[in-house]
Amino acid sequence: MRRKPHLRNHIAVLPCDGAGKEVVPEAIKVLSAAGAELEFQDYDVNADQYLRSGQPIPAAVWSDLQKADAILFGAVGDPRVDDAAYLAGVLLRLRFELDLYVNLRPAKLYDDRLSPLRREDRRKIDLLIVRENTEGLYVGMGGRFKKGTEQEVAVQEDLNTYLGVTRILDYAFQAAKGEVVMVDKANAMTYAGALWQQQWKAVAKKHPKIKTRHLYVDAAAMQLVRDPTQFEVIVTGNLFGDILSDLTAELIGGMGIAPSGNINPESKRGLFEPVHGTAPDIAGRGVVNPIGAILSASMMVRHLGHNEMANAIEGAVESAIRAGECTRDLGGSLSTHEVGDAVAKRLKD
Ligand code: GGG
Repeated sequence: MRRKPHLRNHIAVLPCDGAGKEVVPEAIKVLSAAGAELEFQDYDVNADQYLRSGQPIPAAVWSDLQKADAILFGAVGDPRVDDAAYLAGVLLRLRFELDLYVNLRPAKLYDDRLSPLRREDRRKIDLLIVRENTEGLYVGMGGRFKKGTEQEVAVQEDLNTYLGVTRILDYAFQAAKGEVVMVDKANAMTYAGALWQQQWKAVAKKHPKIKTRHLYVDAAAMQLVRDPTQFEVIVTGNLFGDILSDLTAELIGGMGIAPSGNINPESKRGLFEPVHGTAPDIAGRGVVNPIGAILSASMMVRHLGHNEMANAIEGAVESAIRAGECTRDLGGSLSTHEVGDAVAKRLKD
């Protein structure tokens, strides 16, 4: 379903919990400084609300979220609520029911000093992980038999559909200019792997100009640490994409800097969020890094068709990082607000 374009895009804002509440306002500050003509509406989706109502996302909020042009999301999680049920009721529900089947996790190194890699020639990192976002081990199929006994059996199903596998592979080829690397574990997970391998070959045939390479996930992890500059686009399933993108986040400066987009290229729906979670160990003290959220906001405006604005935001982030105007996780001494100000200032100047 393609929705009518709006003059001003309507953005549903869900800071949610912990660090999310601190970083999302900085992303909005930067969007405003960049001149984004967006209408923001905040929604009360968080653990306090969940504890009060018993509903992770209240019905009235859900109907608004379905209509929004995009969702700007913070982070979800709270020690007072059951982690799995809350995550499933908020983030996974949004990904699954809005059919946001592409999870984009770019990793670009903005300053050499942020790389943990010893060799300088291995630091020009600019890659994109295209993670399947609506299937795999995250669908919650399975169960526990003889729960609580020493005979307990736990089953977690890995769901892979022809449609789901084909469309994510298709997207990866469209995103690539030179090469796509497909990552799976077809030698051990033979049924799902066979479907991925079959469709990988079929989809590759439709894109003869794009080079292809296949790696098992263990080899991919090793190659990412050995030389991440060899990668442009990596396409993989839900679990492997989740794990490898934490690894790539560390290669560019850590979880605080990594952005992501959850999109449906056909309906144009999108949810944009930093890769990091609620960071309970540091949240509430004004030291959380807002760059992951700011770069996610930049992905959002790019998705909405404002490429120049997205480039300007990324340029301002790069300039602030290079000037050392960043939080302590990146070697700076600024607070969350001050980093937002430093990026916003560059967009206004
Ligand atoms: N922005 C990513 C996000 O919210 N992920 C959910 C998550 O990892 N929650 C666990 C936590 O924050 O502790």
